[in-house]
Amino acid sequence: MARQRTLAILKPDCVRKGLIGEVLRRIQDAGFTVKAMKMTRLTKQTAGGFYAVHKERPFFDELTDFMSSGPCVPVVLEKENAIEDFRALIGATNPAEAAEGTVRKEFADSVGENIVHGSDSVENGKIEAAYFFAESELVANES
Ligand code: DAT
Ligand code: MG
Repeated sequence: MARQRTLAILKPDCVRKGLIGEVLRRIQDAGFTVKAMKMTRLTKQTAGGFYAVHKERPFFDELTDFMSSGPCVPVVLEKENAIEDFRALIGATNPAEAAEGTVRKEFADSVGENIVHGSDSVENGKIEAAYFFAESELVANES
């Protein structure tokens, strides 16, 4: 299995709850390498751009309000099979349905405020990483 990259976001609830360190610890313990990271604050508009695929969904307004409600921490991660393995680490979208021991099961309050984002495909991971990071910021971290 080839090394892959995924784009994670430690969402505003993760930051508000003081869980940046805890979640990054779990991510690194699971074997992911941090390739790029920053703290930023999305606007309702930039949150909408990131989640454009969901713009017709009934929860879109709530989602973009939440994602722009405070700072978040986008992180580019690398590992073998990163896309699938990261989604396994974080658990199902709805924390009530997430497996025991997953990040969302342990820390998320609701389906809307679920602590962390993970890309759902290699292609989307590239698009999502480019939403937050210039190519130079990723290349600078090559190791
Ligand atoms: P995931 O984040 O697991 O990839 P998704 O792509 O289906 O899930 O949805 C993106 C985000 O939208 C999700 O993390 C939280 C929000 N969301 C999804 N379904 C929702 C719902 N039924 N009610 C409220 N928010 C929802
Ligand atoms: Mg998704």
